[in-house]
Amino acid sequence: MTAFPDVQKITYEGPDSKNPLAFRWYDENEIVEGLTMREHLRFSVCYWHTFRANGSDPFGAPTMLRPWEDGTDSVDNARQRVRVAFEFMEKLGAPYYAFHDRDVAPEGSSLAETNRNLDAVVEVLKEEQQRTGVKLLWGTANLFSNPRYMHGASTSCNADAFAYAAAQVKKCLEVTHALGGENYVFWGGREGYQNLFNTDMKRELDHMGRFMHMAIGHAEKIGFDGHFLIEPKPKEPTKHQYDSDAAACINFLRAYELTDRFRLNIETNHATLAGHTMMHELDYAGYQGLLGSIDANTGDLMLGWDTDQFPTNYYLTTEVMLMLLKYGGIGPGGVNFDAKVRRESFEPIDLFHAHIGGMDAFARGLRIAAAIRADGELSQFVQQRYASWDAGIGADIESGKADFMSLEAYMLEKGEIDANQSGRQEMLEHLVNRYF
Ligand code: XUL
Ligand code: CO
Repeated sequence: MTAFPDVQKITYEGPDSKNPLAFRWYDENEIVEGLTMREHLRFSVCYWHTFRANGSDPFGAPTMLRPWEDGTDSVDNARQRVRVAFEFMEKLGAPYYAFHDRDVAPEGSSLAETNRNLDAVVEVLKEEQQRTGVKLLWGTANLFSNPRYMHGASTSCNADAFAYAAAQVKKCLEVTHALGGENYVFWGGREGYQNLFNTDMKRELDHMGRFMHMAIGHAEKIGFDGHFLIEPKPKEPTKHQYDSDAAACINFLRAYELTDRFRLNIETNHATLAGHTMMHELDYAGYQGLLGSIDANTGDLMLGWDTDQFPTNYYLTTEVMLMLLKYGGIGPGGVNFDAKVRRESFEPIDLFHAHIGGMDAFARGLRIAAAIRADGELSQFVQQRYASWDAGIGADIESGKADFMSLEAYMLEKGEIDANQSGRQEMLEHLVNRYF
């Protein structure tokens, strides 16, 4: 049985190709800065949007009636769906995928039954991983859909919700490990607040810190040594998510002494909602050595919610790739397409168009970023801009030799600072355009 009979393996045909089911820029074996594009980009297909989204929205019923779905939420249907997912990923040539526990298998009427359902589907995931060579980038637990998590999971006012979430993450971590998952993600779900009048913020965050330490403890017990990743997002579903942006997440990790095992999974549309650029979030996490992985998508700047669209803008992907190359690559994380086709793009073939466009946009961004770096004009400008720190008083400050006393003496003697130089923003923006 094939779910995509009209689609062959997607191949690289080069920039002049007019075939929509081919790559123009993503040549997986081409070497860029010493690695293949496949190794640089580590593309991942997300299970939830690509195989579970059905196009429904608050105003209307599903539009995506997939021919491989039997209309039930049964384990059999879930196992069949896994075969379809792997046919898709194999034809696309994506080396990784990512899932939530509840995307791949249905919740049962008890925790024990839910765990059995998950095991039954994981059996097929394992088989299909072996058959195709597609690997698991990360797993995560859905701690937000079920009404039991209405007040949050690890930050719930209800201690039982914390306990249930712990049991769920324990199982999901074990399954992720059994499937060779390279990372494990925590996106905050409902960890946040709607109103501070009913919220004990300190208590909630202390609980979240304790939860993360329990996760580390269990990882050690079962031998999972991949990274844990926290995914910043400022709002939606709560009014304020505790993991609101990279800075808030890093402060949380530092406050609860979690930086040894944790990194960040930065998502483009979440950065936008936080009032930052993706480049800012990547630079901020990267310079602190805490950049772990990315969720690749884009928002709509006219809308204030999480639209999770596929990224196609070369300027965006170039900025992202400049940051990933600057910080030594994204592995063992990857570029996970946390993106969904629009409600109106309801045919299965649209899943291919969306991913091919996203992969090609990143491949083009990688090529442009590498060219910018090879020419070195931009980095030379930045280096020159900070030259006053390379010797003299700047070097004394950086090395810790100077203090307020010595700096006062220095300025009293010198009288005025050396003349400032132009930041040349417009020249540099124009320079970057040369590479497109
Ligand atoms: C929600 C979101 C999630 C996480 C995984 O906005 O991005 O899909 O990536 O829970
Ligand atoms: Co995400």
